[in-house]
Amino acid sequence: MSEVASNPSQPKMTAKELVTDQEVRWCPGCGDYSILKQVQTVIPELGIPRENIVFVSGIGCSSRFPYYMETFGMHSIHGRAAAIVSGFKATRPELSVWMVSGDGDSLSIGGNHFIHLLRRNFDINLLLFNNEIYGLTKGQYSPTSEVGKITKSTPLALLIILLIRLHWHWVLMELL
Ligand SMILES: Cc1ncc(C[n+]2csc(CCOP(=O)(O)OP(=O)(O)O)c2C)c(N)n1
Ligand code: SF4
Repeated sequence: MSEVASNPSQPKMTAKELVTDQEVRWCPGCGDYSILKQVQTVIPELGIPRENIVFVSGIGCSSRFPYYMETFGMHSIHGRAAAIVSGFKATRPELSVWMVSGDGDSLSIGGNHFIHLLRRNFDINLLLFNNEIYGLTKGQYSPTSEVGKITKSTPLALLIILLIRLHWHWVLMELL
């Protein structure tokens, strides 16, 4: 890891010190709470000084994350966290850079930025909360939703799959 480690004479940061004064506004029972707790537990173990840590998110429920981490951070724009973390790492390689995103944010609207983040292969940490749906906008399908999932944006999903199957059945019958 290229990030600057903390001075061993300094007292170690605790998980509690990473909790902010912001009200956590995810739905009761949302899996995002568990990710937040785990990250706040793990970061002190890395021994990286707080001033060298930055969390950057896009847009979505998952992207509220930087508000809840007592570090540097930025809630940016939809799908563009990839571009911002690339800039941070290119200009300040000593920083511990964390990108927080959702399946919709990174794999759908931010898909083009995301593939270039992978191509550049920066030493960043990516937390991609894959809940297989657009959560914040109340449930449209995402690139990781299962095939045939009925959502507000795919109300006829099962009908279309049925028609495709019928079509192939018909083609095969014609060939035999
Ligand atoms: C440019 C733009 N387009 C669309 C939206 C609406 N929007 C907000 S969040 C979101 C999808 C988020 O889904 P995901 O990344 O899976 O995050 P989740 O909310 O599930 O954590 C969309 C389409 C927006 N805010 N900005
Ligand atoms: S809508 Fe879904 S992802 Fe968003 S806070 Fe509620 S449970 Fe979590």
